[in-house]
Amino acid sequence: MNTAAHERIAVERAVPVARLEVERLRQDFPILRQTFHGKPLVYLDNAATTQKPQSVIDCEARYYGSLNANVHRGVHTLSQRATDAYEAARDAVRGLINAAGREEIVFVRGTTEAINLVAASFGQRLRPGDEILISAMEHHSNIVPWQLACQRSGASLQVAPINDAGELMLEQFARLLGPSTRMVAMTHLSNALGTVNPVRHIIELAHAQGIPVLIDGAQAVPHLKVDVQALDCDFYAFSGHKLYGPTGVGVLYGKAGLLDAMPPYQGGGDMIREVTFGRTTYNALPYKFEAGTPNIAGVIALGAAIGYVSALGLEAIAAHEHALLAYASAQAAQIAGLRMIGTAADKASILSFTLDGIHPHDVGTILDQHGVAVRAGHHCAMPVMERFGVPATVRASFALYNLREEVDALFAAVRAAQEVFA
Ligand code: C6P
Repeated sequence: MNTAAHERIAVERAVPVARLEVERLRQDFPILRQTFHGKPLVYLDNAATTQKPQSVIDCEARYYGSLNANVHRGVHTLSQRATDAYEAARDAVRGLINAAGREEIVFVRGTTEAINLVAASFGQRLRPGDEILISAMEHHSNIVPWQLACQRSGASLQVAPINDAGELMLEQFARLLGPSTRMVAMTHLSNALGTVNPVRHIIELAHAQGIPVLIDGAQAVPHLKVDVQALDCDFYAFSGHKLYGPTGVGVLYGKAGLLDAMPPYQGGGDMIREVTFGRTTYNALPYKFEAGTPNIAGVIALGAAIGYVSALGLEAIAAHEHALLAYASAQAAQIAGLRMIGTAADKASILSFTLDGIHPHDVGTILDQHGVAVRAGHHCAMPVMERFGVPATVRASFALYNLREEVDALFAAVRAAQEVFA
């Protein structure tokens, strides 16, 4: 590293991270004012979906109240305004993840669709004997689309193992990379374990052999500062609804050269340049991959969500959540019979655990009686459950609006659940 880079990093480290004024920020989230079973809502199911600030709710309502028109299609003023707002959201996404160009940002329904797009389109070049390399901690969304691509092509799925802490076993991963590997597809942050993968290193290893890498960023984008150019990933997928935005909208980032060389995923309006019955030519990027009327309101409201988190700063959000996770982990360690699933050295925002003798679904139900909303289940990561020999876990996941008092409420409810089953 050169001296300038060292100095830049030293300066960045010296800049204090602003503290979130969480009590004040909670006022931005109307849903948090509710009570359930006579108790204030303690919402700790943020990995499933986050709650929305008033600015995002208002943005979507404002769109339908004053801006609603189809995009890229009309010469009338309303359509042009809708198009401008839609394209401004693309610029906001580009800025959020520091993509080199706006044509590299494709709007989709969510992470699931983004990965399916790549598996279906890039997957057309797969041949028998080719390999796709994933990890043992993937969400079903980063397994099943590749299985489908393998079934269609005769390629095979290779799986890099994880250790007892829930960390990727890097040596085994490196050994699985080879001349037959056509794609590495890996989560940035595991939704079932909280593990943060060393994706920069993983990408370097893959690129050394000329292999492209797709990163599933569904859980990472709300909790970490992501820079796709610094990572040098080839594809990056995430969902709006985990980033305080609406459901039904997400993003596929892809390097322009790769996207350009890939065939369309779906056919329809807006993705074409010219259509005859004999032949169709396709629109430029990113529109080639945005067939049909998109979720216009959702995209624009995602832009508002990005504005919200950017104003707070992802570093500040990450620092707050990191402190909450440390506080929660320390409390969990005090509870007899609690087994933590996922103890990686690098973790973020997710605490997954089981309680001896109590099924996670029963724990979830009792927690709900105390107003505490968590997810209990396999978290759409059944191979992770199998790896740890559990049918399911209880998962508490944190967001920018969570408080230490809510962690206390979680563990008070956990103790109450243990008493019920004592
Ligand atoms: N995980 C959870 O409770 P969609 O559903 O397309 O927005 O995101 C899919 C997805 C892909 N990868 C990871 C790592 C994820 O965590 C998710 C969604 C939610 O953990 C719902 S299953």
